Order: sequence, then C-alpha cells, then structure tokens
Amino acid sequence: MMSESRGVELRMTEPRPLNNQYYCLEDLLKINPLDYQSLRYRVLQAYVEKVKVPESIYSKGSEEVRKFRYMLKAEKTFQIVSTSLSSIARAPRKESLPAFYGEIIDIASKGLYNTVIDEAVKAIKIISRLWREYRNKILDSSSVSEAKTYSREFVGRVLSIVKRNVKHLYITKDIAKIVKETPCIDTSSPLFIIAGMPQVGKSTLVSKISSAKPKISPYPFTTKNVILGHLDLGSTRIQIMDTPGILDRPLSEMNDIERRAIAALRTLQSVVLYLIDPSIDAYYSIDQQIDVLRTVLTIVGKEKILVVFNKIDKVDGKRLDYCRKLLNSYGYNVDLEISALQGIGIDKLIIEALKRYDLLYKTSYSYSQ
Ligand SMILES: Nc1nc2c(ncn2[C@@H]2O[C@H](COP(=O)(O)OP(=O)(O)OP(=O)(O)O)[C@@H](O)[C@H]2O)c(=O)[nH]1
Ligand SMILES: [Mg+2]
Repeated sequence: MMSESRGVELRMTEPRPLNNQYYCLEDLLKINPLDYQSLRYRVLQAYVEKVKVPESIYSKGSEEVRKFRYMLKAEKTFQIVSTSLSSIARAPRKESLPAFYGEIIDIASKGLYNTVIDEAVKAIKIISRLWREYRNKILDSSSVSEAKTYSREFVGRVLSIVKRNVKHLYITKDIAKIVKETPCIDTSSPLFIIAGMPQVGKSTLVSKISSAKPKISPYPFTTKNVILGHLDLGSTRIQIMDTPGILDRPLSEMNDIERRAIAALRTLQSVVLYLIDPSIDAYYSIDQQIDVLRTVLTIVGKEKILVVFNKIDKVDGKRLDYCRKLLNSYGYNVDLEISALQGIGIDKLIIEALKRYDLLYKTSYSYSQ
C-alpha cells in the first residue's frame, strides 16, 4: 500500500472571479424558461388589463380613444411575445459556445438547441410583419367594434404562430436548468477529470481533495452531472471534476447522464484519473471496468489517462495482484493505488497527475517537495 506523503499543503477553495479564460455558461447563455401555456396565459392576462391612453392624444371618451386602446392592447401582446422569444433568438448557436458547453446544451436539449433558436427567429419575423399589418388595420378601423375584432384577431394569430412555429419551446426549461447547474471552467488552470464506472468512488475522491462536496452513496448514478471543485496546491489552483459513472456499452447507447461525462472527456483539456474498484464485491466486475477503460482510452488517448485503483483499504494483496496482472494482460498499467475514503496515496496521485498535465500541455505547474 502507498502511504500518504507529508509536506504538501492542500487547500480547498472557492472559484476565482471571472476573467478572460474563465467560462461560465450562465454568462454566455441567458435563456428564460418558457412554455406555450404560460406564455398564452401571460398574454391573455395582459390583454384584459386596463390600458391608459394619454389624454393629450385624443379627447376623452371619443371613438378614437377607444380604437387606440385596442391598438395598445394588441401592442402589449406583441411586446410580451417578441421579448420572450428574443431571449431565445439571441442565444449563441451551439457552434459558437465553447465545445464542452455546446455538448452539454445539446444533451439537455436532445439536440434541439439550434432548432429552437431558429424557430424563435422565424416566429419573431412573422409576428413583427403581422404586427405592422394589424397596427394599421386597428387604427384605420371604421368603428370601435371593428378595432376590437382586429385586436383580438391579432392576439389569436400571434399565439397560433408561436404554437405552430416554436414547437420546441418547452426545452428552454431543460436548457435553463442545465445552464444553472454547469460549472465555470478556467481554461488557464490544470483540470483533472475523475472518471470511471458508477460506484468506484469518484465523488468520494473529489470530496476528499477539493472544495466540491458531491453526494456519495452506495447506489449507481448518484452523480448525475459534472461537478467542479478546486484545490490549491502551493500557488497552483487545480480544478477537480467529478463526473457521472459510465457503463460498458457503446457510446450510441449511453444515457444523458453518461453522455455528460463523455462530453467532459471529449472536449476539455485535462488529465483523466480513471478509477477502478478492484474489490471482489465491486458493484461492477473488473472485466466490465476494463471494458469501460478501453472506451475512455478511445475517447481521450492513452497519454491523458492515469489508471487508479481505489478502495485499496478493503482489498487484500492477492486480489490486487490478480487485478494488476489482468490489466497488464490487456496492455494497461496501474499507475496509482489509493483509498479515497481513508486518504491513502492521495498526495502522490495529485503530484503524478500534475506532472502528467505539465508533460501533455507544456506547462510548469509541477509541485516538487
Ligand atoms: N472502502 C472504501 N469505500 C469507498 C472508497 N471510496 C468510495 N467508497 C464507497 O463506495 C461507494 C460509492 O462511492 P461514490 O464516491 O459515491 O462513488 P461514485 O463513483 O461517485 O458513484 P456514482 O456517482 O454512482 O458514479 C460509497 O459507499 C463510498 O463510501 C474507498 O476508498 N474505500
Ligand atoms: Mg458520484
């Protein structure tokens, strides 16, 4: 077993403020959750509210005032709908977001993110054209009742345009949720991604070494999204990312939770710590964990990965030896052996990961004791 080395000061800290290389999805993408029914409700509520016509324009009680009032009611509908849709229409398209965020948004929106932007842009165009037409129709009406008919007709048509054209409005709810949940990433600081099958102890490790305190439990898929913690080592701030577990199946069959881990692995500049639980009673067999290692290797490449045995506090030497040899027989090496729970081998893990980071990205963060 490896013992915990001394002399390295590990400090857990909060994220730094925004700078040029510090991306927060929340700052890049501001979308309000919206669905057709609540938009319709808001429009109809606003329509029945009283509107005031400035007396300076027309004399009080005149037919003109009453027509003008119907124009203002219709205008309110136009404003509510166009303002709501604008927050979607103005959102950056997937391709212009940093790649990781693009993938995260794609997963949350079932691939419909760009589609809903296009739908909103199109609907705003149609509604704006319609508004110009109806504004004149209402003001030029020959009677108050005609103005009222046009005004109501406009509201009905606007709502039906939204319903017919912005078919995927409902996904803004999922997008807004994921925007809130997705961590800010500093591309100028080292990043370690903790990956592996469910239950290998990823969250336990992240919680042990960083400021993040993800939920830990004996059930698979406890972690459902990527979570970022920070660790100050000397003057270096390291980002430690917890990821959801990945199952041994083709990428095309993975669920949204697994795909979030894959998105991080695929798009972020990082060193990947691939955790394996070598225990005899591990939730997933050693063979399954080697299969997933193979998948991860094809995504990130051999150089980025450190293979780590976790839970060595509960595994005897004979079993460890068997698992090591099994990995070797497939051409893989076990780089580190730790117990996240008991804090064994953690210092060495961090130093080795940092060295690997330096090697890969030509940086000079390595901490020498
Ligand atoms: N004995 C021992 N148990 C551990 C160790 N690390 C984690 N565990 C236990 O393993 C179980 C799963 O731990 P988690 O940290 O939630 O595992 P995870 O990989 O994040 O799981 P998912 O979020 O489901 O992917 C918990 O019961 C932990 O207490 C360890 O080093 N030794
Ligand atoms: Mg977890």
